[in-house]
Amino acid sequence: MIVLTKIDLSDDSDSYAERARSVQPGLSVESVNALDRSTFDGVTAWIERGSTVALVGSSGVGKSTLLNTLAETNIAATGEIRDDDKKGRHTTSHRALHRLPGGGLLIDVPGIRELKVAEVEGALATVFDDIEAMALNCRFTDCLHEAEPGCAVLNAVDSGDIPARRLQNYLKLLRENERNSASLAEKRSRGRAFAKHVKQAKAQKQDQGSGN
Ligand SMILES: Nc1nc2c(ncn2[C@@H]2O[C@H](COP(=O)(O)OP(=O)(O)OP(=O)(O)O)[C@@H](O)[C@H]2O)c(=O)[nH]1
Ligand SMILES: [Mg+2]
Ligand SMILES: [Zn+2]
Repeated sequence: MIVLTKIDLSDDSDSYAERARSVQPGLSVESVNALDRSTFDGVTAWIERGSTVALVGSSGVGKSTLLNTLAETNIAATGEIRDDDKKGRHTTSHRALHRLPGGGLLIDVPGIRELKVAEVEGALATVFDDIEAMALNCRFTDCLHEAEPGCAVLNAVDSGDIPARRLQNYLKLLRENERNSASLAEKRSRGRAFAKHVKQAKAQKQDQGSGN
């Protein structure tokens, strides 16, 4: 779900909510003033007894403020955003799990500095199920939906069934996933090679130590 904070600072929060909803059909979007619990009805429904929820977002958006208001006490430090560029100051520096009076658990997370997706084929297939279903009708099974003839996905964009921006996002995440998964695999294999190297060096040292 998407939580839009700081509605008290905007005259036009409905248009932001509308834009957020357009990202994905069926997506839940709640708008709050993180300092005012009376605006939390939609949010609290998500954080019931027995559920665990994590807050993710840029620094300064109000994650810790939301937590404090839900917890009815100042468990987490919050920080004013910077005057010059209106960015947060990375006030929260580590992840922490908090128990709420209502019984739910809330994880407050440091503001995102960069976002990388890796090994998320399953998630992409769920979120972009409309595109992946359409892709089954492409003429080529390895269609990249870029400029191929007989591409059912591009046809669906042309006819307005799939928003062009949605296809752009899908292709962007797909490429990012390929890149990040490849670099993750490389990092792991480098890690394994290093571990093997250390093990061999240790064994050698032991052999020397025992006079062999
Ligand atoms: N007016 C208003 N101010 C808010 C709201 N939410 C947060 N703030 C203010 O925004 C500033 C940043 O809030 P934080 O809760 O520290 O933000 P954060 O997302 O936890 O930031 P990091 O810990 O740096 O990732 C604080 O000064 C809050 O008081 C809101 O809904 N309305
Ligand atoms: Mg914080
Ligand atoms: Zn295609």
